[in-house]
Amino acid sequence: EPTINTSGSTPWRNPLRSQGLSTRRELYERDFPVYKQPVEVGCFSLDSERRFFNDSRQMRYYVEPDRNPHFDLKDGYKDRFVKRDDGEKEKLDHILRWIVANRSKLDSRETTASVLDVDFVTWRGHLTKLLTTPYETRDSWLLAVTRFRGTLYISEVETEAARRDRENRTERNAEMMYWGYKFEQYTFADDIHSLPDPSGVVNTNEAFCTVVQTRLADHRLLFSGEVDCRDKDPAAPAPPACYVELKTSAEICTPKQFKLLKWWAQSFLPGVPRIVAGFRDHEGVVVSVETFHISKISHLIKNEYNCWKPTVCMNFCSDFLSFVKHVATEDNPSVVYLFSWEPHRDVTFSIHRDSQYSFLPHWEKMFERL
Ligand code: 0WD
Ligand code: CA
Repeated sequence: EPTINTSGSTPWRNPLRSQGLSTRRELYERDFPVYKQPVEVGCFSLDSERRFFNDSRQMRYYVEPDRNPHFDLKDGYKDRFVKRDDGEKEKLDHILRWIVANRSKLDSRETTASVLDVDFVTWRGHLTKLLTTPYETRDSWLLAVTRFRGTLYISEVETEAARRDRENRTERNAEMMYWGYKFEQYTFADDIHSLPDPSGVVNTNEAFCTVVQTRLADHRLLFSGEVDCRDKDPAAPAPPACYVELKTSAEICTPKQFKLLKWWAQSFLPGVPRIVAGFRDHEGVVVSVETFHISKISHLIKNEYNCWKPTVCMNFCSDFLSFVKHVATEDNPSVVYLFSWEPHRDVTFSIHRDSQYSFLPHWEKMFERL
């Protein structure tokens, strides 16, 4: 007989919440779940026209900046900026291309070659959103899930509010988004022998993405995330340990708690060990640079009042994935289970057949090759 859950071990089995999953923090304050060291199983690149390449041609190399530089982030916004069309929804397409091209790398214990040996396939950014959910008070999310040959594919759907924000972005906001990319250009070089070239064009179509495999509790995960650059020392540890995440921030010295949570979650997931942050003034000039080690970030905020806890983030994510496995049972590429969440509410879901939400491409041949 199910009982009313007060221990928080499986919040979705609570009969009072049988249709939803609670996001209340107290329910997730238990031991840190098993999170296996993420292993890079491959990578891919997207070029200046957003074309997919099954290689590392877009890899960039970190060049340590001066601790007190004078990087003008406004430079080039008007005349040397090619912006990716973010109205174009790519869903999981690039990851699926990578899977098809690298099927043999994903060793399968199964005898039937058409079954992937993972429970979930998604973008790292979607998992970051799940990790931060128990502390999120503003942004809602929608995640579409399809079960195909036993694997659950998770792809984000843009919320109405996010679409409005994107379409009504002010000029100032659009320029501030550029600043992050401009900082990258001051900080990485195209190869180990050259220096950064701030006179070039910033093109946000370009990306280098790592593909990692890991396990959270009993969920086998395969996900991809964009990586900014790597340590240029050839003797540096193997990926993902040699990767560096670049950030900009207005708060001099230590960013606000919630921002640090987002930084931590994004890099912890793929095992990227350090973040290099450029702190800028209101004029968009980076005036100081600081390195943050992921393993130390949660200590930085431990003594602050009502602080976020990594274990709450990871346990919530793990329970959400269990909830998804339990709900999304029909193995059918045209069925979407749409999970939706708004701050201060439970996670709920609805089921859609052959709808606008279907996201696995009709690449029948592609899936024959799986
Ligand atoms: O179409 C969509 N709904 C999504 C597309 C959602 C999430 C990601 N993507 C694409 C991104 O364009 C990017 O190429 O997938 C790739 C990266 O995925 P991710 O690593 O899982 O995404 P995330 O961790 O959220 O972001 C990593 C970086 C960002 O770095 P910062 O320092 O800002 O966190 O990817 C870039 C950005 O540099 N990025 C984007 N660039 C342009 N347009 C976008 C975007 N919408 N989202 C992330
Ligand atoms: Ca970045």
